[in-house]
Amino acid sequence: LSPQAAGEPFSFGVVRSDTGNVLLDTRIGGLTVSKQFLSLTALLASKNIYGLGENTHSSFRHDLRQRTWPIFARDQGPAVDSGELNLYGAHPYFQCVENDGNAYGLLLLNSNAMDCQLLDYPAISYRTIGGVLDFYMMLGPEPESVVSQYTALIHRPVMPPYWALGFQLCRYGYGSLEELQAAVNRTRDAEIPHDVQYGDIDYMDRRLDFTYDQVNYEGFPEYVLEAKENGLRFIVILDPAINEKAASLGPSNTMADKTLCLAAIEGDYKHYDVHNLYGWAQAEPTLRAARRCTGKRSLVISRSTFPGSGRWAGHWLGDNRSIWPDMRHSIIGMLEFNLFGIPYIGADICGFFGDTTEELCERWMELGAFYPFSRNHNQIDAVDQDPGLWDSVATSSKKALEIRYRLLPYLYTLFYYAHTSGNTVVRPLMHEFPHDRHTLPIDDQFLWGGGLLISPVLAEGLTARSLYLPFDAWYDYYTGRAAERPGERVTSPAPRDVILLHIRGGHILPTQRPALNTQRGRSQPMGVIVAVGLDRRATGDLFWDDGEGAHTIEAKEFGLVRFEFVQDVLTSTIVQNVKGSLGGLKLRDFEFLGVEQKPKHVVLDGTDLPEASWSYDAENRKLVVSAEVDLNTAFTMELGSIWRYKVDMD
Ligand SMILES: *[C@@H]1O[C@H](CO)[C@@H](O)[C@H](O)[C@H]1NC(C)=O
Ligand SMILES: CC(=O)N[C@H]1CO[C@H](CO)[C@@H](O)[C@@H]1O
Repeated sequence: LSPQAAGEPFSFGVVRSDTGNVLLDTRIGGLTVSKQFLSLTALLASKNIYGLGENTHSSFRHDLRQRTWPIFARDQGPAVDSGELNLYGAHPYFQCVENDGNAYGLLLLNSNAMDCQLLDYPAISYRTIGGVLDFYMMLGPEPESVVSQYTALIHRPVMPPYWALGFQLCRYGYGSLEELQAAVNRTRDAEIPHDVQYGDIDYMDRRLDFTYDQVNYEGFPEYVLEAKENGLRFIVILDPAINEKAASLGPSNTMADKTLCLAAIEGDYKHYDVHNLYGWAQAEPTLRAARRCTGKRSLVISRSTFPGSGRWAGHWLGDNRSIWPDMRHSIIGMLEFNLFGIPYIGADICGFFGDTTEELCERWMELGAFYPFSRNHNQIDAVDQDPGLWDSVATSSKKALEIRYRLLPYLYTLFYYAHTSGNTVVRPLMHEFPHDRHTLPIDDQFLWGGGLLISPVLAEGLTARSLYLPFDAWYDYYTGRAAERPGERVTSPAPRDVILLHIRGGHILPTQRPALNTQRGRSQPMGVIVAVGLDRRATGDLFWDDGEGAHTIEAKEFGLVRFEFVQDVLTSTIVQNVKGSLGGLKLRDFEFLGVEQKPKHVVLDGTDLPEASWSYDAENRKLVVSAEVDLNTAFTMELGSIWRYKVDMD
């Protein structure tokens, strides 16, 4: 690699053989390899660059105007207006979407502190202060395959327990068990779904791990057990921090800030080389310990992450502020962490630092209902912000979270595919429509998988927003009505209590009637939303297991059902039903979107259903059927002639 040894500038490149696109070209110069300074600059295939972290980016697609992004894990809150700061984790990884819609990813596997400079050529320039230049390239060519290949390399993401997909409530500084209970009660009294309550570090005795404050939190263990009976779970936050005194005990005093001195020796390593791996190294033993003491799948969320952390942990985006831009930027962070193989991701709903406002909290609860990790969290000196505090926020939160809970079987199935195939859960539009250039910069809308588009209102005072619907069939979630001008940007009304949602044609989403928590919800009747595609077809899957076993997927103790709709027939296929995983559940709610005309009959497994069990909404072309089918038996539902003209479907 040494340029001096070769006697001429050394360079290399990568060319995609079928298209001839140059993906990487280091002839631009700047290769340096020495013990504490390595640099490399490479031209890239296009200006569509996503990823690198952890930083707060003001756009998902990078702004290439000579931006330098530092990568060095640090307890630093995200704030886009403070410039290019290094935050909690280290992800020297990006994805580039070529001008023809193909995509590739590039990882520099190096744990030292570094800078990545993006240049308008387009090019990237790396400067790291140690390690080696160890690159891995993922060639896609679909953007979604790049993530799948990347997670095959760094490990597939962990499967979260079912309850971890429920709504979670936290604040630092309840101050007493009574105040914590008051927040839980407000949430319950407003009938807002709620699965997890937290104790933050003020539950502890003098902030010591594994203790609790026996004065202010007297009766805490008993309360946790009692709440559990009603299906509410608890997470206690641990802070395995290094106190300032220990941090200053290095061989010299190198400006150590909430960390060890970089010259400190840890076993065989210098802190200098392994600093960025601290959070990553804590995640596996923490999950192992949690599994050992609960005997269940359990959940770890870590603020500091590195490539591969997703194998054990989820992440939250850190200590943001209760302001509109921070809500807006949380979507970018969430999309980035899906590229990084950490799909269990969310930001602190209603904002961490500072006082929220009623409107901000209402809109943020609506958006947060669609974070994979949906948690309202608050700082010690800020006003209360649990959703039951204001009538408006309570009503909108209940509405949005009930939609989330209705769609949890779909979300859980997406996590199954993330865990087994490395797919994203929250997905940028450009992953589904890489050939539609309008989708490349979009970061104020996002998808759940390929089938649900979420378009939140992100600014104060607005009751409508502009959104882009790529060319395809899209149905309004609330009415079932097909969007009239797909392929165009449209403005839709979005009153304070509404988050805009569209279901994409071609998809079948499994559903379940919502309840106040997932423990109660998991036995509720299930259903499907069949969103008919432009080709009159739709497909979708349901993954189901006990929701909390540590190894159900590896042990194949789960059920998998495939739904398919072709022309006018819906069928289900039981792909797998081991140990009766699907037993006891009933499918009752069938919703068909994009049904051209009222069917003459609806036939379930050869039997005509009475007309009272179904209804057709001609204005919105929506058909709703109530019937009862055991989830663990295959069925056929035929809708007699819903099309005005026939097409040959072969
Ligand atoms: C919360 O509700 C429970 C049960 O209804 C009640 O016993 C308790 O006193 C309430 N606590 C507070 C602080 O409101
Ligand atoms: C503006 C800003 O810094 N927003 C941040 C707050 O929300 C998450 C962190 O919780 C970040 O991703 C955002 O960028």
